[in-house]
Amino acid sequence: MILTQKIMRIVLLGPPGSGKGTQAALLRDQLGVAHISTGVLLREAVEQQTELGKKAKSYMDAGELVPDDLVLGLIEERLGQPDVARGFILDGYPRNLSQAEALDSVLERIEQPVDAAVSVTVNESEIVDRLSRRAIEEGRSDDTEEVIRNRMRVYAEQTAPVAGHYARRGQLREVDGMGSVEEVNQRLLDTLENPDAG
Ligand code: B4P
Repeated sequence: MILTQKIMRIVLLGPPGSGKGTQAALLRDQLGVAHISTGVLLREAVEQQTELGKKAKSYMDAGELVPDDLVLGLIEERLGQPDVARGFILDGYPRNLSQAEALDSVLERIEQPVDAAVSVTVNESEIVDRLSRRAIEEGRSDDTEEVIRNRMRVYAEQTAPVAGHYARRGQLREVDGMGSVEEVNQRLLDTLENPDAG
């Protein structure tokens, strides 16, 4: 299959609840690349009560972005690990323009530039439904209705402009995130395999 023969370095963009984390885990297995989620890395740090985790927790519980310098340290360390040479999917990073610029510098230094950024789009009522469902199933502390609304506001103000960063280089693809997990996954695979078709 073409996809597994090519090194894939992908940035997955999308609002909270768009299915980024879900799809990134599938693509990791399908493409054989590393799945790097800053949300997962931060939640691990909180659970392990590291210094970084203690600092990050209050931001995460409020649905705010964790300060850039803290997240950059995490991502630099992760991108320094050997499995990254096979390619990677970045899930939840970059989340603002300054993170996008910091990422460019790190990737230039390690000579692993991004191949494509894929933005997964979902409407607002579906986001609230999905995250409210997850609140019941998983009990994540940032899945309350008030915090979900704030995460969506933060996304619109700070993260949505990141798509433009990749669009300006002709690297942005859009994928409809509505429908079943399998349907969205197939759209993503189609887009990655044939980027000019979408
Ligand atoms: P994240 O962990 O990235 O949380 P998220 O945006 O809600 O996305 P997630 O990947 O978990 O959910 P998904 O859409 O896959 O970040 C959490 C917090 O960490 C942020 O608010 C911030 O504080 C901090 N943070 C993370 N990265 C940061 C950074 N770079 N800088 C600063 N701060 C940072 O899925 C949502 C739900 O939908 C799941 O329950 C899933 O099962 C369901 N779902 C998925 N696809 C579906 C489908 N097709 N149909 C129905 N349900 C579906």
